[in-house]
Amino acid sequence: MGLLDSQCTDGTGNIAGSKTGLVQEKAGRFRTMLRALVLLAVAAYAAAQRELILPDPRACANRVRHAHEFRNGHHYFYSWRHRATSRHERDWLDARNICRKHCQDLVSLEDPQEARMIENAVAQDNVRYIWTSGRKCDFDDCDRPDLQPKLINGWFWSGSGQKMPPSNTRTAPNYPNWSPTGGSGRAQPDNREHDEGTGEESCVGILNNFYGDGVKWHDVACHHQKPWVCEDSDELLNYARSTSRIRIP
Ligand SMILES: [Ca+2]
Repeated sequence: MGLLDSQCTDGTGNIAGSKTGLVQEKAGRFRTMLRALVLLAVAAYAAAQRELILPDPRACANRVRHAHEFRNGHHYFYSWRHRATSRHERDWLDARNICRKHCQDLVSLEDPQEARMIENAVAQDNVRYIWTSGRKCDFDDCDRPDLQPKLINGWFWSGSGQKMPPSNTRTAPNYPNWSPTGGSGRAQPDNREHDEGTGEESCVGILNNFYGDGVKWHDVACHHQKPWVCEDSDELLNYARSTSRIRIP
């Protein structure tokens, strides 16, 4: 981007100083071409950075698995407990892709027992916050009536595709475990950043007593950086096993 920008500026300045129509016409074409190139570069950069990736079979085979956290046939990965990632924080999509490379996805908390397991780990290890795969359906194809209003009925676990219970109900004690408060004192999810004009709170983080509220779920803008928890993805494991000769446990 920086290189294209500087070429564009230099080239435009030089050619615009010429007197002939032909040169000016060429300059116009040159600028148009450069603009197209810059747009392409921006689009390619965005696509490269912001799309979900497919798993890497070798990374899947070598993924870190903690035996004592094996549950329902799934292994889990806690970024802060692994030396190489212990100090790393990532935005929601980058965290998802790190998990996906290893045939996992961000953790999905489909039942109270699994939610307690992850929340207890956050509390025991004194981690400030983490990402889950929780996501608000607020993109294309999210206009279905059963997903409205989105703040209540639009939540799902992107790691497994399972819909969450309505955010204003409790199907079990502390499940779903949305916080009763947040930065503006309102029960979660509240989409606070949207109201403040700084973005959509489309992703679900677990925050550790951030607002004196205990270990609770909060809707958060997806660009924030946090440690993360991965969970085995049956879909990605099946895909990697079926497309590679590498033995993936
Ligand atoms: Ca919020």
